[in-house]
Amino acid sequence: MSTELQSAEGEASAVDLPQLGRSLRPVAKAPVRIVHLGLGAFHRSHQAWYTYQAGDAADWGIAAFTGRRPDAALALAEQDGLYTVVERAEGGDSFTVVSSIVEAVDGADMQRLAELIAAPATAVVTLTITEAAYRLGADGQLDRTAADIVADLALLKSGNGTPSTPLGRLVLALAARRTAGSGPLAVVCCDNLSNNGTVARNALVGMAGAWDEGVAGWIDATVSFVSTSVDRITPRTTEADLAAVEAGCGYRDNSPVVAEPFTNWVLSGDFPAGRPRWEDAGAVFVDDIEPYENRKLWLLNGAHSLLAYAGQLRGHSTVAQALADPVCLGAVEAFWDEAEANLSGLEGAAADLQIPAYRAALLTRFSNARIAHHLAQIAMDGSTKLRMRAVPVLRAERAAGRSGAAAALMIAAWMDFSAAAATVHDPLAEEIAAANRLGGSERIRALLDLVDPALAGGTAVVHLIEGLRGTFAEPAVSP
Ligand code: CS2
Repeated sequence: MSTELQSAEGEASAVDLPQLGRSLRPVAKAPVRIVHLGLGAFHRSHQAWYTYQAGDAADWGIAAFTGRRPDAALALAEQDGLYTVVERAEGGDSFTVVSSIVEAVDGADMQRLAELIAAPATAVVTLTITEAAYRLGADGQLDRTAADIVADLALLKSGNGTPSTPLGRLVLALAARRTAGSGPLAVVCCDNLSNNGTVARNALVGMAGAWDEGVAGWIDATVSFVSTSVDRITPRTTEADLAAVEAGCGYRDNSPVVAEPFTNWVLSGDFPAGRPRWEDAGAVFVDDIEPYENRKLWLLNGAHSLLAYAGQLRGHSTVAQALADPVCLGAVEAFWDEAEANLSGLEGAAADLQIPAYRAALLTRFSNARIAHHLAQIAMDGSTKLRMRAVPVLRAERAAGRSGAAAALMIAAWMDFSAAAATVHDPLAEEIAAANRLGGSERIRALLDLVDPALAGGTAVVHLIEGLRGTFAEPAVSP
């Protein structure tokens, strides 16, 4: 492989660079004891990074499976699982080669997944399958009517073929563990959902129960569902990032990942078959995770979604650009005030949450202009994300007798954006398009119904949101 580098004299010269791999960086492979579903940039900058930093990393290898496409597994397998984490600070980049992923597998390889989950050595299953993949209905249970869930259930019942959803695949693999008698393990949900351990349990037990009650009962009784709050801003890797690794490290890496220096992992739950010493890398184990989850979901992710919709309506493309716009910043600060009022009300943990410092740190993290975190990436799957990011604050504000206007503004911005955007990436894209064909309050009500049917059932919040339309731009749909 060759690339153009600038020589010391300033002349371009073709230089052959070696490809990153274990032959270039000899590292022993740890045995697989963790199976991951959702091999993407975030898994590599977060859970795989923590596992690599753990004192007992030599005992804990990860087999990571992709989601829909095999690409990420193919690219990583070509370099024997090794990849570079580029820690991108305001002042410059630093590079670490991470070796905790010892096997990268196409998610459609059901046989390998079942084999590994059934293996007695496997102790932990981590998940980053996206918020939307849990197919949560408005009642907090698995939506068994979702088209891909219906298709996978038919397939599980027929006993033929490979499920296409991560839930279907994991249920089938857990059934293999039950048959093998390999005993309990921990499923660790690392998606941005409140109470994500319970969400994962409901989704997997719900899916299994619609197929085989025996498997559902076994999962419910045997699998430990660990809740976590995960945090590390990790934008999508670009060609320029590949070039930065070449220039900084002198090798070619086709799967580097760029992340901010900040990282955080809070976990709550049991690991019946053991776990790596993630605390060596700074992970924190707590009894009550809810305050930490809410702090992160409301303050960080909530601000992200607000910036994603408001920022794009105002012509910005990255988080740093949107935050530099006083109109967007003002909306974020107002939303944070509402969120903070309800976070501080939580019993017990309020003192530990250090909200003012957390807010100040977020402003610094979001302003890191060297991290090009694209608003379009954050804007995806809004109907699911708003349920965790805007709705709880809106509800808490209204329960306290206040309007919740700043949280409602996030929802209004999503509605305006959904009408103005050329494409809306969302599991409910069709329903959103149908709602946008309606006019006036009916449109607002139909869109709100996709996020929170109870709020859409009354008139107060519908009117509140209606009054906030067009705050960041003229709405594309006239009343
Ligand atoms: C973002 C998150 O895309 C999104 O919805 O809000 O991915 C966010 O960057 C991470 O949760 C940061 O830890």
